[in-house]
Amino acid sequence: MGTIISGDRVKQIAAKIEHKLINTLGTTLEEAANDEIYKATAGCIRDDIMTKWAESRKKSDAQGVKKLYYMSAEFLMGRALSNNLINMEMYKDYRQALWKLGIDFDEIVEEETDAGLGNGGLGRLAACFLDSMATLNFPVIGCGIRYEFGLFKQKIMDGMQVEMEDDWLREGNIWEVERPELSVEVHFNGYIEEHWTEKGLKIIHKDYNTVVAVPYDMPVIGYKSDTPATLRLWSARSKQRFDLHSFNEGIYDKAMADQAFAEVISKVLYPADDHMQGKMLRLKQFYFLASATMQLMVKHHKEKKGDLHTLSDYVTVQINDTHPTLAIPELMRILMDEEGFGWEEAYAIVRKIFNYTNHTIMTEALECWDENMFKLLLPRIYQIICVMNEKYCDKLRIYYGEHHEKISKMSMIGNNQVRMANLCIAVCHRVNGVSQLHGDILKQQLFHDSYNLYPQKYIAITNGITHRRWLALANPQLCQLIKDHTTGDVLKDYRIFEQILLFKNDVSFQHKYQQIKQQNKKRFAKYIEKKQGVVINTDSIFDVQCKRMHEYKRQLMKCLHIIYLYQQLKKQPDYLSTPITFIFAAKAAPGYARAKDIIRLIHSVKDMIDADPVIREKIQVVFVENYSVSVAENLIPAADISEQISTAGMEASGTGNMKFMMNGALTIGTMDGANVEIFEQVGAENIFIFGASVEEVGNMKRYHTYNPGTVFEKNPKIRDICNCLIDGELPKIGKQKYSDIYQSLLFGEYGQPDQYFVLYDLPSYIETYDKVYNTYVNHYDEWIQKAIVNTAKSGFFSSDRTVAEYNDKIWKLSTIK
Ligand code: 26W
Repeated sequence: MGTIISGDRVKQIAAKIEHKLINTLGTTLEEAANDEIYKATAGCIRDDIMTKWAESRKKSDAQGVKKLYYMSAEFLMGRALSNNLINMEMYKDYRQALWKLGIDFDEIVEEETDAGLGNGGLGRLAACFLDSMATLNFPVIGCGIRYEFGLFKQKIMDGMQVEMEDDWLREGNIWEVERPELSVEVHFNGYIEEHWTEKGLKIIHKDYNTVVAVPYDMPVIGYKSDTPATLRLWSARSKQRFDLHSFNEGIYDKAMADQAFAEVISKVLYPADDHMQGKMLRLKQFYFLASATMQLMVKHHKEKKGDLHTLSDYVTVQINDTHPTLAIPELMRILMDEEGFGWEEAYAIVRKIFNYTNHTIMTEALECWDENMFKLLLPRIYQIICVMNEKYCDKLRIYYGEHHEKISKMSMIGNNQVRMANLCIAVCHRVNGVSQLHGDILKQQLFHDSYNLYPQKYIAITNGITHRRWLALANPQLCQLIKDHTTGDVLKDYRIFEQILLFKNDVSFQHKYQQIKQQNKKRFAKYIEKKQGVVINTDSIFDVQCKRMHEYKRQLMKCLHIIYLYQQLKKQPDYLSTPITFIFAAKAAPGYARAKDIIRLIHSVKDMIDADPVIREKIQVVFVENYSVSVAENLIPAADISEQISTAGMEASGTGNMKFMMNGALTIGTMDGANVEIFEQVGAENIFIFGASVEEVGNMKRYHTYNPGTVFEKNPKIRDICNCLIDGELPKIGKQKYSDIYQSLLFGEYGQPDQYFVLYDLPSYIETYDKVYNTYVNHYDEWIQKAIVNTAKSGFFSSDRTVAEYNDKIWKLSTIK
């Protein structure tokens, strides 16, 4: 019976798609190009979503439940079509419907451009959270910026990274709805006048520049949920699209300048994920996001409840890293200057509303703004921060009276800079790290002095990933295998993953599991051949490191390891029996010269191997261009080995590690970030750990006991590897050799050699890799068992668990009924 009904549904969908083609695109199935078919298909499911969305808004308003504002400068959403179909439980029907129309679903999916409005982990986390929150029926609105250009597209030309603009909106964005009626004004520059009236001090902001913030809303469907979340992205417009007056006055230039001032704000995402850039435009972007979001939040509450005194009962705000911090002084401004609240009254509300998630302990990433620039751009916000800081420092003096250096370290303003993290930890109700280890580091190091005063503020909530996208969408076959061997709905309940542990020793299950891996490898091979013309051996081991290019993530160490294998193979061609394909995918920040140089090095190593007819049969290096969410979806399920090799203490959590684990790759990694918790979940026998611990790294740094020169002297293997960087064997790409990298490893910049302990950990990595390889080659049955355990234990890393924990510990939301 089920099939008949489903058959009918498929027919209906097919008819609907044809109808959409004619009605909205003016074309027939025979004439339509793939992008038109994409639009028609997406348009059909969109109709259903819009209905659901509207109903849900009505419900949530009627129930008057507390709402979460999840503020983030980045939302790395990727594609929406397949995800929406899965969550609407229509995936198979749409696939079949297109098939009935003679169309390949997978080709249509490829027509959608990724929404790449993020750099990496932090932006993708925000996207995973929205999916989970919608699935769990939490009332949430994600608030961000509608960058006209997302993260740059990466091309590799002659072994080097070239950046190109990501014009993702060119073909339109079918999922968004413009809401001009909800536009608000955001004011920059100008000066502040204070007037005493009978009602008290009146603040007037004069001579400001106005930018109009226009929201675009996007529904984020949860799985089997009637309460889609909303992603609200703000776009900047000038107040007058065209100023006829200035034109007539002959000051057309000025009119154009005003427009440019405004519209540049939401033009492009800054492609930096580690270094704070004190650029004026970046500050404008963040205030724009903060102000628009806070204004609408207050307005909405006033309309619904009439009284702003109850604001903190009905809203909670999570700020994703410090980027949206200005929402805090902005809410103070609105409550005081516009709503007539006194300082204490306003501050009491603000303190209850905000919470801050830290995503990195690298001091160079902590946001600080030049005080003069800040004052000039945001005069009123600056005043408010000054007052907030005075009161805060007064309080600190009670505890730390004698320790001036502690107080000045904790101050929101110092050294002519305005410090966002200090503002956050001073005001926010909860401050959280993104893995247990990272939480500990925040308490013991970065925010130690604040932790001593407010220990209850500090918590750790381990990151997660949505298993709808990272299993069901990315690896439909594995998802089906799990469904076939479990009871209950794994997509709704991540605890169900563990049920497959029962089949760990089941030969037929193992066989199916392994076949799926093989098919995923073929799928990726097909993709990379089509995209880059690279042919890879699908019988080789796929060893994958995909993540942003950064020294602390140590792609360089992986690269040196490949040089090592090359050298071994040169001496002994049968050193490896089973071939290995090393797959890298990574974007480097355009201004990060060393990161770009490592990309160049990877290509040199690749060329060196490709030029050797014997060795290239054993090892191959592949660099996947333009790493993105959709590349990850294709690549991660194909991996045998997951490289998670950051210097201990530096990767706050990592989330790629979780995606690999879920898809049955075994981790070779350091005891860093969430690797520690993967280790705890799967047990020592199902993960390969190597390298210095956080304590060891800490001690070497503290006591200056690490000298890479000694490693180099004592270990001939390491010496040979390093020398390869400068001896001329590597094919040259560009003008230079790799002596900069060599220098920095052995002698260091500014007297600090090998800051990321690459040479220190390399011997231990090589040794551990041998075990990894040996297990794969000589004990493949054990390998598969380990992989199954990894998948079985990955439920813990579902972002459903993560957001439930945020809710218990921070938000305290009720679900929409
Ligand atoms: C100011 C420039 C800048 C921009 C972005 C500095 C820092 C960032 C982010 C904090 C970088 C980031 O994405 N961090 C990653 O966040 C993930 C989600 O919590 C973690 O899993 C990663 O370990 C962390 O590097």
